Amino acid sequence: MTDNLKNLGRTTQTIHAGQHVDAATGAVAPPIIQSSTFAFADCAQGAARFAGEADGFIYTRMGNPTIARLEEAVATIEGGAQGLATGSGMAAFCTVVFALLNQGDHLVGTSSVYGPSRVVMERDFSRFGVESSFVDTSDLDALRAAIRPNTKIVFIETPANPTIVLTDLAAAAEIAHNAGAVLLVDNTFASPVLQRPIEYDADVVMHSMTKFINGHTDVVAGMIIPKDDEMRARLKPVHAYLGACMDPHQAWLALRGFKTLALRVRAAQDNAGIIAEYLETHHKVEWVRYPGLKSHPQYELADRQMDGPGSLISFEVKGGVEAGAKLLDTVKLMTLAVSLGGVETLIQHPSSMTHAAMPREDRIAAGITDGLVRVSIGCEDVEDLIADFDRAFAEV
Ligand code: LCS
Repeated sequence: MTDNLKNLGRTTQTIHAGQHVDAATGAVAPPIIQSSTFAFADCAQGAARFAGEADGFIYTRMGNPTIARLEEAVATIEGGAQGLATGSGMAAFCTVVFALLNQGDHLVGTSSVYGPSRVVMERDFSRFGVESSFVDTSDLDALRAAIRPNTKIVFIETPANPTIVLTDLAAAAEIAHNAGAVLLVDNTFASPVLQRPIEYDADVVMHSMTKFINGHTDVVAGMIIPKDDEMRARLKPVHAYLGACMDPHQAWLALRGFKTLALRVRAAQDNAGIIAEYLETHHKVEWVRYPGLKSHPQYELADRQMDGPGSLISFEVKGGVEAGAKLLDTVKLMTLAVSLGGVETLIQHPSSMTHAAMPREDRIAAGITDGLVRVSIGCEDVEDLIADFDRAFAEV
C-alpha cells in the first residue's frame, strides 16, 4: 500500500497509485520492462534473491517491475497487500483455489457467479477431490446452512454475474471466519472505486481486470489482492510456480487503463442510472434489476456497502427469449458481445452465452432466467444509448 495516497480521493488514487517517475530516465509514464529474466551482480546476490533475503527481480513469472507497479496500484485502492497479477480473471480464481484448498476441502460460493468460475470447480477441481456447492448467498441463512466441517473458502460475487444480486460482505465474512474459512470476494462487477471488500473483513479479493480496471476492451487480465502479507505469503509460492502470470506489456496497458478507472466508473454509472429508470418504465420490459433502483430487493444493502450502484443492469423483455433476441439483433450503437466494464456499451444473453456451460436447472435455480438480458452501460452520451434502445424496442 502506498501510504501517502491512503487518505486521498479515489480519482487521485487511481491517477497516482503505482506511478513513480522512472529513476533511470525521468520518464513520467512507466517503462515497459519487457524482459523475461534479470541479471545478478554476482552469485551471492542471485542466491540471496532466491532465498528471499534480498530485494530485486529474478524471472518475470516470479515478478517484474512493470507488473509490480500494477500490483501496487490495485492494492492501494483495494486497501490490501501488494497484489498478484495474473494472465486472466480465471487464472486469478484458479490460483487462489489451488493455493488455499487441499484434497477433501470444500468451497461454497454464490450460485450466480461468472459461469466458468462455477464450472471449473464442479468439473475440474472435483477431479482432485475438492468439493464445491453453490447457494444464494444473499440469503445468509442459506449460506450458514451450506457451511460444512471441511469448508475452507466462502466465495462471494457481489454484485453477481449476471443476476446483479448482492451479498452482505460483513455478514459473509463473519460466517466464513466462524467456520474457520477464508472469504474470497470477486469484486469485478463493482470495481474498487465502488466497493472495497477488505474494509468488510474479506481475506482475498480478485478481479477480472479485463473489465473495469483495464476498461478499454483490449486486454484480458486478472488480479489477486490479499488482505495482508501473511495471506500474500500463502498465495505467492503457488502464483510464482503455477504459471498464471501476466506479461509486462499487458500490465502496462492495464496500468494505463487504471488511471481513468474512477472517471470511467462514475461516467458509466451516471448513464446506467438514467437507463435503468428508462427500462423500468418501458412498457415492453418485464422487469429490471439494478441496485440503484428502489425496486432492487437489496437497495439498502447496496447503499450501505457500495459507493454507488455501478453500471451493470439485467432485465427481461416482455415476450421472453424471442423478444430479447430481437432486441439484441436490432441494437446498433450497443455491441452484441460478452465482457463488460469497457467504455463502450456491451449487451449479451447469458443463458446462451456467458453462462451457457452451466446446466439449465442450475441456471434457473441461480436466477438466470432464459430471457435475462445483461447490459454493461458504457461512457457514451446517454441520449444516444436511449435512442438506440428506442429504435430497437420499436422492432420488438
Ligand atoms: N469474474 C467475473 C465476475 C467475470 O465477469 C469474469 C469474466 C471473470 C471472473 C473471468 O475473467 P477473465 O478470465 O475473462 O478475465 N466475465 C465475462 C463476462 O461476463 N463476459 O465475458 C467474460
